[in-house]
Amino acid sequence: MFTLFHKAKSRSSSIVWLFEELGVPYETKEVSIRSMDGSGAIDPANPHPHGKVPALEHDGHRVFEIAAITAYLADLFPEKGLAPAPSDPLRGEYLSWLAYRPGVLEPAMMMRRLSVKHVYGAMGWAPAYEVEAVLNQTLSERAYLLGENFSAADIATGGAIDFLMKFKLLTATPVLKAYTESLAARPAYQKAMAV
Ligand SMILES: N[C@@H](CCC(=O)N[C@@H](CS)C(=O)NCC(=O)O)C(=O)O
Repeated sequence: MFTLFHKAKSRSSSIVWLFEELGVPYETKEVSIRSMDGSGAIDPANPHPHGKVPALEHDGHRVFEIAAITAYLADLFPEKGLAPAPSDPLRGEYLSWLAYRPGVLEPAMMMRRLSVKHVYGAMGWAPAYEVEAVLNQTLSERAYLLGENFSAADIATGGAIDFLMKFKLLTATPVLKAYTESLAARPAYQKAMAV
């Protein structure tokens, strides 16, 4: 059984969306988290080492971090076609876009919001304007991050593009708007946003 530790309208919504795309049974446990305004507290029931969401429990084992949970679940159900198999030539690009969300996209956008100067060579990610250029270039050439087929990378990194644009951390260009609109039109996305 899968138990997702969740908070409505947070990063854990990406994993609800993934479960809905996979169409497999899961349960959600709503937990409290610390908020930006200082309210809220870590829920002792949450197995995440920092009390964050999402966290997943599967048969007594925990998985945390969106990229890891996404890779884990998509690989468990290869028949659903959301992750290229290890032997597939697209596997490398798929894993790269999964890692891009926490490793490049989110830090770059948060640093810009916090007015932290980017120092080439010192940061493990590119500056926000460069990340925006890469995303716009990539998604002007293809419908999804991997090409013409939707994959779990569009849930992890595409989902982040969607929420970063909503919070005005990422510039809403026509290319990124068209991409996130195509994600939002998916029934699984709509179901997830209501949970
Ligand atoms: N790097 C984590 C980020 C998770 C995260 O920061 N989630 C937020 C909710 S959107 C949270 O739990 N915040 C509470 C806190 O920072 O303590 C991931 O990708 O899973």
